[in-house]
Amino acid sequence: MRIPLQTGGPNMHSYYTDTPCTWCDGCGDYGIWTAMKRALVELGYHPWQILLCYDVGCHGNGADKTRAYTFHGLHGRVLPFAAGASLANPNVPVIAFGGDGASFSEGVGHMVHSVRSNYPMTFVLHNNANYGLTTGQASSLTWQDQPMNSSPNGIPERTLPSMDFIFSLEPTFVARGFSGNIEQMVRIFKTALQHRGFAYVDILQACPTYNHLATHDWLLSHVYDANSEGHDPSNFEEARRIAVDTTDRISTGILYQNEDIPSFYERLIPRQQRKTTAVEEVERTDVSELMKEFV
Ligand SMILES: Cc1ncc(C[n+]2csc(CCOP(=O)(O)OP(=O)(O)O)c2C)c(N)n1
Repeated sequence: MRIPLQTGGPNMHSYYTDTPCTWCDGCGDYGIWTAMKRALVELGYHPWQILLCYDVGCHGNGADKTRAYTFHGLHGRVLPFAAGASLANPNVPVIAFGGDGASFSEGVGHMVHSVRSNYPMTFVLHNNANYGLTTGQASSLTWQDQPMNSSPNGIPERTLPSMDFIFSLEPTFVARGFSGNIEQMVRIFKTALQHRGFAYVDILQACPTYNHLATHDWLLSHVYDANSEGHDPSNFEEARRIAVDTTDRISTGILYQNEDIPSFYERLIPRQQRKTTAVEEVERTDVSELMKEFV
């Protein structure tokens, strides 16, 4: 089916493709996908004005369910690609999506350097606390002792304290949402997309097929909106405290934001005098003579 081009401002249909959704019924990916499209529409972005970068995983299958410039990378490797794209053309907002398996097991090194570099981009963690696409193995964010498909007795390792870990890297933006609260996710995504540097957004995501502990109902009954309870996102120590302490309730909302720290791009001295972007400076070079040497 050909989809007619839109006239005027963007709307939800602007992001529509006729590729069928293959996520399980009740999967949190639906909520995150919807909220991101709504945030982009409310910010006035047309699909051709943004770049959406997906890791490999259930969430990554959103790449062909969203009409936009999308990239679908290798497992655990979406961050370096997205950072490169953002630095090559800082005029295009870049959003990277990754699962907890990709981001805190396989590609955790990239997370460290993305936060400390303060790349100008948004990262959305689809935190379903397991490897969804490969049918429910434990990731480093799966709760300790939680029975999973390939570890029916639970895994021996401790759960990685991801929020404490992120805060130890001195991030400039940290938010947490829940895949069942679209309105809050829209607010978070819009703020993240306008942040100066690396915006880290952790979305607690229901996975009805493989995660039978952190279910939609469990998450719903444990989350609270810290901002509506008066939390001040400029207070680093308090943000870290409420992000890490999930004993009784789980804080959500914009937990921390610091706009005073320049992004990686702003700190690149050779770029500071430039009016053009790196993509505009690419020069076409005829290499046909050179290639003859290798024939
Ligand atoms: C380099 C590499 N390692 C492993 C795999 C196999 N693999 C594909 S998806 C996946 C799990 C994805 O889990 P997660 O990143 O948490 O995303 P989810 O499916 O839960 O959204 C794995 C291990 C792969 N495709 N490439």
